[in-house]
Amino acid sequence: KILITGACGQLGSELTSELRRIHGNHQVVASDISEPNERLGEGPFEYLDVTDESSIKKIVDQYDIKIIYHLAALLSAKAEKNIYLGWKLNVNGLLNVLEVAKEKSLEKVFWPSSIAVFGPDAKKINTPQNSACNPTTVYGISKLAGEQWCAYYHRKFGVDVRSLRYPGLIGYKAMPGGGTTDYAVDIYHKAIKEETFECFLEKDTKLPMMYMRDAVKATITLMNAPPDKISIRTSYNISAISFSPEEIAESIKRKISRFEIQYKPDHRQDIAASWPDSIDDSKAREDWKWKPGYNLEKMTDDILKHLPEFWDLEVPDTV
Ligand code: VAH
Repeated sequence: KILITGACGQLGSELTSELRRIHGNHQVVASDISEPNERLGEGPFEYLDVTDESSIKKIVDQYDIKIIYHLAALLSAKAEKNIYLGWKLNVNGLLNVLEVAKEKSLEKVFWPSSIAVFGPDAKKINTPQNSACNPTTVYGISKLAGEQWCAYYHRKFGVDVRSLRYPGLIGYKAMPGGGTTDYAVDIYHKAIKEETFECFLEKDTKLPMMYMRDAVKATITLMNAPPDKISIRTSYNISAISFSPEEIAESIKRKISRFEIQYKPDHRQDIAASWPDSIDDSKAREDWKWKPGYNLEKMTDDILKHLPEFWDLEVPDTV
């Protein structure tokens, strides 16, 4: 069976529904520290605080878990506001999962890293896989440390843990979760509700992004790849799109002509400014044939089409 931690999050909720679609509802145990929302659909749910190793072991034994997708974490903006919890949850939580994977000889573990491991000294355009990583955020520091722990548990104990450095992930099935890139999630909700969108980043701040459907595809493709194809055991760069708030607003205006955006940069501008504009993901393309399916136009079309029905909202007449 499969266990997903952080299943109520933006990625967690979409990965849970896709893995249940593939394997069957009862093969996938969703877990989170928050209450399950009905969008998670049918299937087993457990309350789980990943900072308590014994609780993870209990669920692994109870459901005979063989694979863990460990997604529970504090995202960048939230971790800057609560630096000790950011470290404790993001790193101790991962260590607990790796320790359980080693003790119980689990088949595989997935763990998300992030482009947040890169700092202001990294090449801004097409940041390479082996770039220097000097993150300036707690979130980035925790992800960089986590990558090294994954490589250590693979090298020393043979744990088959695999990881992706996700760019900003944009989906419509969960509300923004405290990420710096989450302006690009919220913007669609405001556009559909025909509210003016206040953007907390400067209009020309380009960031590496990816539609959630591509992120789920990349995750499952990586997890299905034969182990000998995996040449990176810290975490793979992957990329799909790179856009600024101005560019995503333009892609929305082409569909909802009355959509308005205002720019009111806040503390999150400094976080975004420390990250790359775009990422070189050639290793992922070589090793396990990574290829994104959505560009900005296709993502905007798909989200504006599905978001209203998912959240039971009126569709603006211009969509
Ligand atoms: C965040 N969505 O903003 C996450 C992601 C690259 C950004 O790691 O914190």
